[in-house]
Amino acid sequence: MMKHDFPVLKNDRFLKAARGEEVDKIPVWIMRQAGRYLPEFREFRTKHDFFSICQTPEYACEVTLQPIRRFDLDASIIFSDILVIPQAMGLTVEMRPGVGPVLPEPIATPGDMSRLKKPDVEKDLGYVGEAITLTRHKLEGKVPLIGFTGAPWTLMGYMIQGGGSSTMAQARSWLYKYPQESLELLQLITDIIIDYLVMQAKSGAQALQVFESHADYLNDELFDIYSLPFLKKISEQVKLKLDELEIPRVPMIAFPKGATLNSLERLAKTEAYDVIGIDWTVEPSDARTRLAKATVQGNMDPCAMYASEEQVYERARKIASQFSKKGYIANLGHGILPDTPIASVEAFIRGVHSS
Ligand code: 1CP
Repeated sequence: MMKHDFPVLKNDRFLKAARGEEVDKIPVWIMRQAGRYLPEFREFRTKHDFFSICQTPEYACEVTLQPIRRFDLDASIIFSDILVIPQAMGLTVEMRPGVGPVLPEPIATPGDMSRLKKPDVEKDLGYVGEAITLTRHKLEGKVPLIGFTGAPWTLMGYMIQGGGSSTMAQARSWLYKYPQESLELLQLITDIIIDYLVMQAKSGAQALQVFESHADYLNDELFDIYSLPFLKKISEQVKLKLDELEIPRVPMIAFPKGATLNSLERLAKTEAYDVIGIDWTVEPSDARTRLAKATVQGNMDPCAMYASEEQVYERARKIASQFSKKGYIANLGHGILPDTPIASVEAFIRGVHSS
């Protein structure tokens, strides 16, 4: 295995909080912190298309660093997308301006699963590892670097729907129509994710977040069958494989967006994840009592960023005050929206750090 000689980490608040240790100030980062609300990102995007940024380590590194140069954030997240996995499995993914990701040839029936290949992660997704290694160096130890993946059910949703959807009706229908094949597909994606996350940690990722963005569409019964076992397996296997490779374990974060409180509680009970992300519909007090040992990450409504600067600052302080300097990482309850004012981002971070 390649050995890295990375710069010493100067700000370890995020990693300490993820491990449940007490911190001097509450750490904060923002989901989708590199992206369209930043003028420098929009400028960069006029010159390069979305997936060439993902696939070119120098570009992905540059875009990852943009928010870190501008704001007093406590963590960075590698620039990529969750859809690089379906892409590596052989599906075409296009990023259409104003629309988002489109998969022109989705999987319609279980028969279409034969079109999928199991990628060689080191080869087919090696560019993500290279981007991580380069970014770890270029960060100069300022803040830790988070790697990430989409969770199996969320990726299955895009692969069947062919893009975003307000209902995920076709993907959800699969769960009733083809339960066995659904589990097979989820298992296939899970095995790829495990290798992908291990590769990211090997390359220098200091924490790993699993985005189950489509947990919204699952009731407790479906979550129990089609999301929870796979989330659990991912974290357990990644930890096991890192131990085998004698690579230090990194904190694992699960963000099942829109999951019910029951589902969140069941996930916390597995103790598979160090950190559980919550969206803005979950009350901080419920999260604190029902997610037991896990560090909680979240959860200001991204739309609250459109209030006045003063209000953003006060709201960030109020949410943070419902937690403590132990077991909490501040973030939004979902990705930051493209037209969010820069001043709101500054006010949000100041609010968290002053609480
Ligand atoms: O800064 C960062 O946070 C890192 C970059 C990042 C991350 C973590 C991007 C870049 N995408 C993601 C994860 C991601 N991608 C998720 C999980 C988080 C979430 O729930 O939002 C999801 C669901 C996607 C899929 C995706 N990619 C969507 C949503 C589509 C839908 O309707 O379901 C969209 C719009 C994208 C495009 C995308 N990904 C990232 C950026 C900056 C963009 C905008 C496109 C552009 O710049 O042209």
